Amino acid sequence: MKTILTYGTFDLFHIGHLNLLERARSLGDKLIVAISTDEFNLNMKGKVTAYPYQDRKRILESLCCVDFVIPEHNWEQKIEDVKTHKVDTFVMGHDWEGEFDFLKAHCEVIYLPRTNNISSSQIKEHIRKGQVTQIAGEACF
Ligand code: C2G
Repeated sequence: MKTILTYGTFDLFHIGHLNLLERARSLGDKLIVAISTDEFNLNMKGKVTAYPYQDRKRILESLCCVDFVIPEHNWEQKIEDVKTHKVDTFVMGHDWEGEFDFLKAHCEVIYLPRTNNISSSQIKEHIRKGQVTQIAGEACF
């Protein structure tokens, strides 16, 4: 049983999130996702999500590629999470390339290509401008 772990905010869930989660899940048998809590986002990432933690959690738990969701309370919990859940592989999008290499002492670390042209902040901007064109993420893998 190969366990995969990834982290994120997953606000305004979009195709870039889904691509990442499906690819992460395809690397093993079980995918655990640590979702940033509202407090962590506000206090440490300086952002207020459109969707509260409970809603973001339920959306991800509904996905067939996600097996288990845990809260991300701080930047420091990753090593403990890897040990607690006996994680084999840690996965993040390549915008985080190198940031989590310290985990290589505990598990495999893989950075996957991001999906181009889509992000939660782009969606907010798109709606703020009242644009009627579509915003379609382009798979880049
Ligand atoms: N992602 C992606 N393609 C996009 C947007 C996001 O592959 N177009 C990936 C990111 O690289 C990340 C995951 O989807 O691996 C979640 O992205 P966010 O919700 O933006 O997460 P982030 O705010 O980067 O928080 O401790 C790590 C942090 O919690 C990550």
